[in-house]
Amino acid sequence: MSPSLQLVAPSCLLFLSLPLLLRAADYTVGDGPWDTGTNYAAWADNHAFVAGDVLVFQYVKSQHNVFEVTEGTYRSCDTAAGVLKGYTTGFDRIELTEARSYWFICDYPGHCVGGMKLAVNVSDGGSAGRGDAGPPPSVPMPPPGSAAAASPPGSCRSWAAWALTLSVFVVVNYM
Ligand SMILES: [Cu+2]
Repeated sequence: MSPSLQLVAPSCLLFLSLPLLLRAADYTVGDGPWDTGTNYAAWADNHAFVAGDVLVFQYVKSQHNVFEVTEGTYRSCDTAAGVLKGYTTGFDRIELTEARSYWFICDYPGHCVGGMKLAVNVSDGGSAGRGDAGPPPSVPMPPPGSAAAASPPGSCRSWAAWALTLSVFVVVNYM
């Protein structure tokens, strides 16, 4: 295989897998343990969640937990009311089934007030692509509702054709 084809083939594979990447994904919250030392607001800002994504909370279960709460309780950290669900296993996989906002806190004393809280906005995924998994710059995203599978193979064929042309050019001129 020529060097240029070796470069193009992974690009094609990546591009062909983009429709899969655009579907549900698992996210380890904070990219590490669920704890008091992580800026979860910044982490959430750097991700675009779609319905079907899964948040994975990993923590020492004797030290933390995960409560899904209302927005008011997220802000007040007062769990006397507004608790929707509690998770305590130390490895909680929570699917974001709906396009809406979700709020999570740790209910151990002082942890929520100390910043151990997460708010995520979940979109339906049908009309907007992810912000953090952009396609190659030369290839536009398919418009909403179009047959997303229709264009990638053609694009990759043209990539391959381009690579083949370049290879022939190199062989003819330099070998
Ligand atoms: Cu905690």
